[in-house]
Amino acid sequence: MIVLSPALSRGSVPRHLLTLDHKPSAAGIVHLGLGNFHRAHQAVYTAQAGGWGILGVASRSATVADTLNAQDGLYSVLELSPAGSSISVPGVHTGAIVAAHDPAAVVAAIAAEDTRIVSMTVTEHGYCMDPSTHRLALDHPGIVADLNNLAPVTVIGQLARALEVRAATHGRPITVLNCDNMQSNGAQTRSLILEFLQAANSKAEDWIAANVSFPNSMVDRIVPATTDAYRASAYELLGVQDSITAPAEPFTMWVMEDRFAAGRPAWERAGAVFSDDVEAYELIKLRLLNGTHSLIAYLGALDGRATIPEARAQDFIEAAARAVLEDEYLPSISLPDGFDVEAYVDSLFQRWSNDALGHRTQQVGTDGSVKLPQRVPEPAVRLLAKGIMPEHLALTVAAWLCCVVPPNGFDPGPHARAMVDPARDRLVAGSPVPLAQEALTRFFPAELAQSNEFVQRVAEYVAVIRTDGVRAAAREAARSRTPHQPQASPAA
Ligand code: CS2
Repeated sequence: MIVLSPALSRGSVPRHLLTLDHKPSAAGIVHLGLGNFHRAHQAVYTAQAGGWGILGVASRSATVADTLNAQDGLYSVLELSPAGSSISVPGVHTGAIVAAHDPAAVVAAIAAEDTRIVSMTVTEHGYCMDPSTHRLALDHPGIVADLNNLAPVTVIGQLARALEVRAATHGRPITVLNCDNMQSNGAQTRSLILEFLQAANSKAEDWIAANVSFPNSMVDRIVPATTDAYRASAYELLGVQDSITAPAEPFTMWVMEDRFAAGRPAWERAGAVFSDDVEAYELIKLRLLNGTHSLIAYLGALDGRATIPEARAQDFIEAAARAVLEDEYLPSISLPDGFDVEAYVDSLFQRWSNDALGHRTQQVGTDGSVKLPQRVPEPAVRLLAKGIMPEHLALTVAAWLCCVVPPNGFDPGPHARAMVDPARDRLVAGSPVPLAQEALTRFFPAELAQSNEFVQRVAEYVAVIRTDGVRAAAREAARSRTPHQPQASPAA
């Protein structure tokens, strides 16, 4: 007889693993994007802070939402490192809904009187932004539909319409908290919403100015996608089944501005930092971590490496990662006072070596056409203006192109082929120069796309990868790099 072990629920969960003993009675927070990152990051901080609950909104797929509802709002966070693994169950969700099935319910939830924070992790992809201008893409089919429809399908449409409803009904203030890897994410969300409302001839702008805050935030935790191997480890630690366990590294960080229009959980109890210097932390994270991560992922995938730790262990990839980080990303950032950059960089290389986690190159490489424009352009433009070619940023863009729009006759390997990217349908493989020009024009700000030298350099790296392979391209970048010369500090 086969005995099936029970699924996670409030009845079956080992009590000592549960952060919140009781399901929160009210939500207070509506969160858009119920993916692993939210479940292993913000939800953990919110459970540890206590006193607040979260209504989760999944974008399209019902898998996580249905399971979360069936499990009384529970799922586990599986923390993995070479030093060992542990598990916990936050228990902070009051329920979950699916936006694609019921967009009107999403608007109603954000507009509800008791909702005091609406937060988002919908990836860079979810904001319908024109990459060359950073403005709302008014020709995006979802935005076009939302401007004519009362049950919006895009996140910006949902937020804008819900704020209109709040303004026209009870008028209670609310905070919109973007937790995605975007530069000035709060300010950027505010402009996208206002652009939407302007295009919709809405009158809510003055109410928003007085009643809605958009703090900037920097979020950080490496959180892979769930696989059967993680489910099996979760089962060993929990003793019950949890198909939606969220694997994560031990490291976690959250820095945000303390501008909450209607109160907030005591997230500092869980280690969150409130700071006026968030933008500096955002740039550190977006460039040193995310930017370098992208290069490791593309070089790794092209070299046949399935995971970030396997990629990072290749000497040529470690050297390229250090070069892009030190020569090209770091000089573009003003570090906050007292920030120990050496310790930070050491911790990054350690985090990328976490082979118990096995974060996949395919996952980090996915959606490069919306991620790279948040990471590469400003540092590249800055060096180009000084007459320095950012060799490893050009290599990043070239390696991305070789993964997602491989030159004819070039096989980028299984990890690159598995990367999902909207660019696959929008770019056509061809000669390197027109391909590089088209890619930069479509997906990057004009300032970078207009640099002929950068376009040429990207194309040259594409050509080297195609004919001689990724290791030869990395050797070429290492030979051509201009090491960063720190400014001599004034004599004491
Ligand atoms: C990664 C991030 O997929 C990616 O592009 O760089 O998801 C990264 O793991 C997180 O931002 C870490 O906080």
